[in-house]
Amino acid sequence: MKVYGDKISGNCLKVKYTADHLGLPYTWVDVDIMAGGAKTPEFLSKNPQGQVPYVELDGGRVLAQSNAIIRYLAKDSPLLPTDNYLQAKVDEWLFWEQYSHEPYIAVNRFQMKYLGKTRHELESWRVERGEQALRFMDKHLQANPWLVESGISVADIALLAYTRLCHEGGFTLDTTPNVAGWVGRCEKTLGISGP
Ligand SMILES: N[C@@H](CCC(=O)N[C@@H](CS)C(=O)NCC(=O)O)C(=O)O
Repeated sequence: MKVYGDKISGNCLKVKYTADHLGLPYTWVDVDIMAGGAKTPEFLSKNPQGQVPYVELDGGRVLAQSNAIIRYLAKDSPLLPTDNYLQAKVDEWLFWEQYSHEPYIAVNRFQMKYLGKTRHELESWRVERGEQALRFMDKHLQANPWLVESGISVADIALLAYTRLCHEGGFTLDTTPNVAGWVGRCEKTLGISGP
């Protein structure tokens, strides 16, 4: 498998975390998104969505969209429950991440860390929605060690990628201790350290 990605991107790191944890062999192909690497004619001819992550699977099939990729990779592994209802609960978090978490936590991180904005220059509504997302997770994690009751799953990996870096977008986990504890649990289980 070839994974096209940029390690500054949490969406790409989701794929790395999943493949590494499952011991799936892959070649990482660096795409420098800040230099327009996902918009070159060569890359667009592979993935017309013009974004990473993007994977070429063994056998020639291709897949885009981080959460679709990690869900695919996790099939028949402990990261994806077999029970239909629990699988749907994983999907519930994957969709929630893309609509109610990533557009706030990841976008604010991008604006601060890569576009050089200060916290005061961020859109206040986007900050509020990000804080709301962290509070929502905190409430759930108060009574649950993992997002889905079967154990650590790709739902945790999808949410972990940007939550663990949320301080780079001006957020803090000081007021959401259950999220902070869950980040530590995920990192320990997945063997993730450093930035
Ligand atoms: N919904 C997509 C979002 C992918 C995405 O936003 N990729 C960004 C990096 S995080 C990208 O490729 N940006 C480069 C560009 O748009 O030129 C996913 O989850 O994979």
